[in-house]
Parts: sequence; C-alpha cells; structure tokens
Amino acid sequence: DRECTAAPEARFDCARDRTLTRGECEERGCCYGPLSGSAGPPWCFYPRSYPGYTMGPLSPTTRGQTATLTRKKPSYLPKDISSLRLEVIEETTGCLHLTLKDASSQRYEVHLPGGIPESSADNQSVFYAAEYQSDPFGFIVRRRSNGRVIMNTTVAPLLFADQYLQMSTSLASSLVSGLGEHYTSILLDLNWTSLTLWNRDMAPHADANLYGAHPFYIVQEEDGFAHGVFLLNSNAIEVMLQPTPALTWVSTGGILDLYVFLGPDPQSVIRQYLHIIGYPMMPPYWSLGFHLCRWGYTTSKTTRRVAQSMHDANFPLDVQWNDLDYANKRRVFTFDPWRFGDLPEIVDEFHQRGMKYILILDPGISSSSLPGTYPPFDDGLKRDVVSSANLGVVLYLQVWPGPTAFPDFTNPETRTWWEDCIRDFHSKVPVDGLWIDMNEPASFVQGSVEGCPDSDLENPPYTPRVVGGRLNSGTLCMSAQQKLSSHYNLHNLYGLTEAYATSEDSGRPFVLSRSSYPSIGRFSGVWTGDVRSDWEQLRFSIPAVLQFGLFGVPLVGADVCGFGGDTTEELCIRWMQLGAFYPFMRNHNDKPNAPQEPYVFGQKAQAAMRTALNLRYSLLPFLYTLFHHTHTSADTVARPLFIEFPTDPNCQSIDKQFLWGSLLLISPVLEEGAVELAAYLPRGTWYIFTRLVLFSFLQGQPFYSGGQYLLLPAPLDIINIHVREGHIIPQQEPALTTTASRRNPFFLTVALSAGGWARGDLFWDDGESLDTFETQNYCYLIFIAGQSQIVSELVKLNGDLDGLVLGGLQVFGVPSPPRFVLANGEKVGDFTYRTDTKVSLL
Ligand code: MIG
Repeated sequence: DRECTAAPEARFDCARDRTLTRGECEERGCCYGPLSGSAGPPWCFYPRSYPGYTMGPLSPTTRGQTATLTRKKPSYLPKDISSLRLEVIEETTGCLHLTLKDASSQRYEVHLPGGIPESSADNQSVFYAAEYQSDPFGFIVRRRSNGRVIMNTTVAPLLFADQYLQMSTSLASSLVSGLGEHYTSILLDLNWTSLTLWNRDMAPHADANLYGAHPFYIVQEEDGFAHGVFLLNSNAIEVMLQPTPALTWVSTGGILDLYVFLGPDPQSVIRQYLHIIGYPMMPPYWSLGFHLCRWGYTTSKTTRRVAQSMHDANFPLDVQWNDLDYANKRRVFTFDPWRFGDLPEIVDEFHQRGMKYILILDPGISSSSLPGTYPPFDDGLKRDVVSSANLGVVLYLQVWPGPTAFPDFTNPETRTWWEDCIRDFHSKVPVDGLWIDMNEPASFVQGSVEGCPDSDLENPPYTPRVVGGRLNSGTLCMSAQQKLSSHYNLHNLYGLTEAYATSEDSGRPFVLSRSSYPSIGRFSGVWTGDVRSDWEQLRFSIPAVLQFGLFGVPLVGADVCGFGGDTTEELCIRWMQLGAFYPFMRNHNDKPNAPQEPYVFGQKAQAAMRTALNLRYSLLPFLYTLFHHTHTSADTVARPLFIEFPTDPNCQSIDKQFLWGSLLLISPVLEEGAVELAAYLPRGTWYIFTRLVLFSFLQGQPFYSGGQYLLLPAPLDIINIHVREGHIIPQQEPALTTTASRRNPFFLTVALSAGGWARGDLFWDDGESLDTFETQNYCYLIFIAGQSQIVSELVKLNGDLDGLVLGGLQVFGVPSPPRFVLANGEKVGDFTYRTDTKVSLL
C-alpha cells in the first residue's frame, strides 16, 4: 500500500533491535518487503507515518523554546519514556542546541570536565531556522540563507526508551566525515554501513570500534558550505549510514542532546564545535620534536644506549620513552630496582642534554601486593578510592600486573589520590610527561575476575555492533558503580576523566592518551594505537590524524614505522617522512619486532630519515605557531584540503595529502616501490619546498595550478612539500634537540603571491610555562611582504626574547633580480638571486 512505497535506499530499519519475520514485522505496524541480491536495505521498515510522540504547544523560554512530547501508544521497546521535554536553545548565531529528556525524572547526562560555556544568540541574525512536525513529532533544521535542509528527523520515528534511543535524519549531502574513532577514509561510506562508538582496546582495522568515541560529524554541502552535528551522549552509540543519504543515531542510554553547527564554512563548523567542547591545550615546545619509544627497552642501560646511538648518528631526538619495562612487577608508580635502578639518574642525564623523558602509566593499580609494600594501593584503600573486597564495586580486573583495581576518575577524591601518586613518583623520577595507555579501560578478562551480575545494564535490549559482541568484552562490568553513575553510562569517558586527572600537574602538562572522548584535546594528545607496520596502515594514518583534528585533538600521530609486525626499510623511510608531518611524531614498536630506530638502517635510509627530521625541526617555529592558533582560535593544524578549499570539489575527498595550516601542502608516498605520485595542487601558485636536485626540481620553483593533479617525482630520499603563495613561514636551523634549535637564528621563507604580497606570523614563548598566552608572557610577530619590502611587526613583546634573531631569509617568486637589498635601511652585500627559480636568498 501507499504507506510502504519507500525506495529501498530510503527505507529506515524497523527491526534494528532483532531480526523479525514478516508476521512479527507487521505486528509492529511496519512494512515488510524482501529484496533479492541486495545486502543493504532492511526488509522490515517503517511506513510513511508511524505512531510516535505528539508534541504539545511550543512555549518561549529565555534562550529558545520548549514543548512536551507524549507517546500514547507504546513502542515495541521495553520501558518507553512516554513523556519527553523538548528544549530548543539558540546557543550562538551558528549553533542551535536541542535536547530531549525524560519530562518527569532525571536521567544520566554527560558532564564534560570544565563544563560547557553559556552563551546567547541574537536571534535576528542566527544562521538556522527550525520547524516542527507535531504528530508524529519531528523537526527540521534549515540553513536560513538558502533554505537548505540540514536535519530532518521526520524521515523516521523517534524512539526513546530507557535503554534505547533512536533518531534518524536526512543528510544534506553524501560527504560526511567524523564519527570516530574508526579505520576509515576521511569520507564515510554511506552504503548501508554502521559505526559503533564504544571505546575499545583494538588494533585499528575496518569495521571495528576503536579506542575513542566522538559522536560528531561534519557534512560538506554542495556549494562550499558545511555544517556539523554533535550528539553529547556517552553511552554505547551505533550510527547507521544509508545512501538516501541519511543517518540514524542509536544510543543505549542517557538523553538526546544535539548541537547543530551551521558554519557556514568547514573551519567555522569546527570552531563552533570546539566552542562547546573546549579549545585544545597548548603543547610544550619540546613535545613537537621527535619521540622515540619501544616496548622492550628492557633496562636503563639499553635506554641510555638508544638515545646515545641517535645522538651519535646525528638524529634529532627530543624525548626518550620507556614502556612497561621500567616498572617493578609491572606496577605503576614503581621502577624495577634491578633493571632500572638508576632511572632517576638517567632522567637527569637526559635533562642535562636538553632532552625530555616520558613513561607509560596504566590506570590499573595492582591489588595483590602484600599490604604495606605498595603505597598506591594501600593509600587508595585508606582513602576509599579502591576497595579490597568486591563490594559490588566490580572494578577488579586482570591487566599487566595481574589482579588490578581501576580508579574511578569521576570521583574527586580519586583525582586527589592520583595526583598525590604522580607527585610522589615525580619527586623520585622527574618525568616530563605521562603516557596513559589501556584507558578504554582495557582488561584481559571480561567484566571482572568474578564475572558480572545479571542485570539490565549487562544485558541491554539492544547491543550495538561491538567487537566481542558484548559491551563488557575486554572491559569492566557495565554495572560497576562509579561516583557519577554506572560504568554503562561512563565507559566512553574513562580515558577523558583519566587525562583530566593526569594533566592536573604543575607546569605545562604533557599527556598522551589512547582512549578519547570530546574535550580530551583540552588536556591531552592522542596516538592512534596499535597500528601494523604495513602500507595500508601507513595510508590510513592520514585520515585518522586529520579526523582527530576535527575532533579538537590536534596533537596526534600514529606510531611511526608501525607498532605491530616487522617494518621494512622502505616502509620506515616513507613513514618517517610522513610522520615528520604528523603534529605528534613518535616512532614506537612492539616487543617482538625487528628494531626500527632510525640508526639501525643503511646509510641511505638514514640520510633520508635525517632529512625528514631536519625538515620537521626547521619548521617547528611555524608548527608551534599553528598550535597557538588552534589553542586560541580553534584553527586546525594538520588540515584536510576540504577545510581550506571548500569550494573546490576535487578537495572533498582528498585524504592522501593534507596541509599544515593553510599553506604547507604535504604529498607523501604511500605505496611500496613508488617513486612518483599524483598529487593535487589546488588553484593558485605553489612553490616547491623540498628540493629534488636529480630531477632539477629546485626549491622555490613555482607551479601555477589551475586546480589539477600533477605527477611528481618522489625518490626514496624525499617527501614532496609545497608552499602556497602569499605566505611567510618562520623557521629555525634544526639541531639535535629543540633546546638547541630554539637558540638558533630564525629565517623566513617568503612565498610571494603574483602581486608580490605575503604574510605570516610567529608565536614565541619559553615553550613550557603554563598559560603564557593567558598571562601575556609571549611574543607575537607579524611578517608582511609587499611592494618589495618585508616588514616584521612586533605585536606583543613579553617574556624572554633572547635568541630571537633573524639570520636570513629566502624569497620565492621575485620576478627580476634585485639591484640592491636593504636591511633596516642599510645595504646588504651578500644576497643571491637565481634566475631559474626566481629565488632571492640573504
Ligand atoms: O597490551 O604497554 O597501545 O603502545 O606499547 C598492550 C605495552 C599494552 C598497548 C599500547 C602500546 C604499548 C603496549 N600497550
């Protein structure tokens, strides 16, 4: 009949919770339409109108509107919430906020550490307009300027039961990104796929829920506009994507708390999102240097030798790491007295060489040491933050040290205890940062050593598609009670709450977390977990890194050369080249594998890796300035091309290349054996940044692109980098540490536009004090080139300026040889000009 005529791609699944026969499907009042050959569309789907909630009258509130929704006919789910309160809040000009809650009782809601800022919009100028359908209830959000439908939830019924919340919406285009953490391209596949957000210790592979949960997506609209949607919900979420295009959220609890960001351009969408979840922290300068780690540096002697070998082979190395090897019986906050007895001394030695040192810190606290021998646990017991008996608090698990108690970081008392543990350990071993692993949280047993009680939380009516098939696979029992709520509700927040507690140290903290949730970028960086040493994983590390940028976690990288399995020399060279452009660059390796420190390879390979590292180090002043902008204005650091060139359709799906800020285009080799690659250059002039002498590609040589693919030579010793016209990059001579490189003179690379203009800037501070921007302890310079002049303007001059010396500059795109050059009004003798590339050097 007419009710059941939806085209297959527009069917919304009426049997998500379980498979239904025709009879059962029709019993639900749904349409049954078997299809042959197509795996995608559901057979049992909702009719055009399906009974749902009815909306009462809308009444105005101070910042928006409110209404009550009621459901007369029960849905097919257990424990319907039959009366809901809709609250519509005009947060800002570009951000509309809609919440749906139980009208009569309090349900669990997410509280982000640090909260969400209150703001209010001038409703005359808002970018959105909302309309409502009252029976069955649904809403439509439009972009006011052109009437485009951004969300339309009338396409399928709203379901809101105690453990099952479902809302569908049409999508304005098929260009959807986000909904991490998954092993995907930058654009998601809408061909009847689903993505589960449930934090899990799982080596990245397709179709699996991974370490982080980010219920946020961004949609590129057809004309360069973009919008985003954030569902602030921390329960297990499954998102279904279908080609209509449309999307369905299913959550196993909490409330529906939706933020819609209207952009109108992609970068504004990210900014509006980060306004809600918080802007990223400012990382210490040294953390942008090269990091070296592996599981299996089994003694302090080995660790010392590794750093020494790096130094001897002239490789920059800022931070040496140790994995679990250092700990005494694998217990955190201890160190092995035999193998790492001189750990405090070794850290001092590193410090004397201008290096830093980082250790892994797992959340599990060993609970099987003799009383009186392991203070972290004894103290925890005394302070009631861990418990010895299994008092219904099923936080006992099996991890590295054996039986383990898991701290509940939602408890303020636990945070104080954790900080004390860190402070105490730090007074013995002055580490510079902490690496928080296993914080999904991960366990080797399911639920707990004693299993889990039989309850609705352990056996929800619907379990999203998770690895292992059960929510407690590889983690705590869902019924484990934490201070704020059950683990069922809080699971996805574990890493965030731990990162928050861990970053509460003095000084500018450095924390690297595996598990993540929105707002973690305020406290921590993230790495992408246990990637394999192979070419496919190298390639997918780019969308992974770019997506974390969209999620407000700019300090991110994959394990360079791969974590699992043996790397090859060629792969490791290519990975070091790409890794040199991850915002966070760490080479890290698993225990059983062949070594992959740069110095273990042949001389040619080493030379290529050295070139890549020196290139990165020469660009650190620029990278640091980008981090300043992300910290203060929510710009992205490693940026997908579509963010920078939203109106260029060719950029919509590019994720084999990316940008640093708006001006450095990175085009790495991602395939074995390749010595050339097709790279896209958006419209405009791009200057070659990496010299390829053999191919007579010279630094500064311009290419005038009409927006096109180019075949670039890419011999093994080089990564292709281009600079965009109109920009000035602050650089410094590289050195073996940032402590040393920060003392080198600066130089500027000036890439002139056709009209002879360019601009750039530099943020500079001591690199490690807390809140230098907030307390005004920094320098900020703007560089402007135009009319044959380059001027630097000191916008802010505070803090220590020693060493801020401009040692030289190179100008790309000088049309004809200069007759003379003046510096501060005085003639300069030693400048050069190349007629072939039109580069001036001085
Ligand atoms: O169960 O600490 O992702 O980086 O080397 C493995 C040992 C635990 C997983 C991390 C990896 C780390 C490893 N850890």
